[in-house]
Amino acid sequence: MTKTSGGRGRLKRVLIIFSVVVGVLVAAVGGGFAWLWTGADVNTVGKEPFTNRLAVPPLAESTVEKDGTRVFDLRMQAGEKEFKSGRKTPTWGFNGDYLGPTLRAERGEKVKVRIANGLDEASTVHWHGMHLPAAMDGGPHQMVGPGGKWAPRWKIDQPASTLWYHPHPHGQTEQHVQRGLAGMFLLDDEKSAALDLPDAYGVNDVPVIVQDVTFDGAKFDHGHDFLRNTGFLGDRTMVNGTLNPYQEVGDELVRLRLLNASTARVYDFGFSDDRDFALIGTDGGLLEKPAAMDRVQLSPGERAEIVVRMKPGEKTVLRSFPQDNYGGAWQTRFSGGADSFDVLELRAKQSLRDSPELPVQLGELEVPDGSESAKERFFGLKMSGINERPMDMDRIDEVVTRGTTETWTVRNDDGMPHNFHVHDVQFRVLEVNGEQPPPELRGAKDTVFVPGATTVKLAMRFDGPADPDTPYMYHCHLLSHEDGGMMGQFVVVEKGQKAGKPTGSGGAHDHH
Ligand SMILES: [Cu+2]
Repeated sequence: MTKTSGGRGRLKRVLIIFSVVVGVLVAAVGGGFAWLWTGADVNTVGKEPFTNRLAVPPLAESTVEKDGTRVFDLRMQAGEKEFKSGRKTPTWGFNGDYLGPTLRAERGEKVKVRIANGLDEASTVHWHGMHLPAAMDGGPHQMVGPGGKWAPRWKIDQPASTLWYHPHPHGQTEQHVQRGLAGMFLLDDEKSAALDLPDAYGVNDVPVIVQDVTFDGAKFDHGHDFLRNTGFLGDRTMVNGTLNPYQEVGDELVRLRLLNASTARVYDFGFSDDRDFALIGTDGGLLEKPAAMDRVQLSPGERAEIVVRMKPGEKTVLRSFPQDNYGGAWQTRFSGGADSFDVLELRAKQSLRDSPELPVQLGELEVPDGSESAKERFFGLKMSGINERPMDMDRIDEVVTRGTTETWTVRNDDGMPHNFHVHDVQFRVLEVNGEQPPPELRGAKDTVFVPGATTVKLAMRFDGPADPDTPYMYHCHLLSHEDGGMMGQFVVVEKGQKAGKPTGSGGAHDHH
């Protein structure tokens, strides 16, 4: 009896201890979850003292060869920059300590860029949004070794637009871009030059390269936080490498060329007072007509040109607002969708120069409408790979016939945000989930946001030269996803021609 009652007592004690342990665990998990959840959003609204004048990347110098080729020089180099005064951050840059100069060329011009790699690692320089031969594209097959050189050349054959350049070494793109390798490449053409648009570079036509960043003392902290499978999400933003930036405005109308050069973060740009602005251009150039908007969403790699009207003496802040289209509360929270940032303050002078009204008609879209599509392809986006296949440098995934139009359907069932970028072409977004796309997706695009549970349908035309041995890339532009294998390769061939074998795979090849 004593034994039994003693056994019961012990059982009771065990049960009590067990339930206490379970209770503590539940509380810990719940508390931990609540802590993670509430700690997951970042908000810098109202917390940015706009104390630093916005740096404007210099226009790259160039020379013109006898045959008319415009020649630029870009050198990748290591350095350090004082983002915060007195604190030297180790950085990489083109021709300088961080980011690179703005290259500028006209439609019809031949260009050559002499790349020198002054780093102790191999890298590449990719011309994002540029229509050019595959061997000049600067993808992972055009590696430039440490101390190496590469001089791609091509003819500009596309409308005026805001493009950019950045490294594309397979598996290391996130790191190389985060350290500071990125710059703008602006294209001009006769039609756009004839339009009454603000076009004084750095004055009323301002490059706005937005990156999110986290500092650990003087150094960058590029760590991915727990549960952030989107990639790196910084705790503040900078523009053109300037923290807490302001831009003085001396004209009634100011044009901002917005580039999301962040590695994983999606922004929904608008202004602190919710004022309207005119969207005039997307990735691949000017829209047909300006569109009045109060928000424009940009995922990594995307661009938008907007024109904002200012009144004398007033201030407004370019802000990124919370977003609700990430495909679920969890993903919204942990992929940065709940975050807000004060990005750039615009300060109007007491007296402003008059600006002409915006033209009613802007550009002509040169992207196909899908009616002549010769082929349809499907791309399923998953973290583990596109169409269930992780990137393989030696495998050609798709073979495209030169001179044809295709329709590409891209679907994200992955439960986390992705986007989709195609090299060499600009495309038209025909549909988003079966419906007409919003205004910011109605122009020429080379990158499109594809959040969870979303299908986009794209039409593109492949006009470039055939090269069965040198692939172009298509990939998620959330850079850690791309590095992790969310990338595939296509070649453009003549009708009836077969794909060859990729050359220059990996390694540090020099192309002189
Ligand atoms: Cu992705």
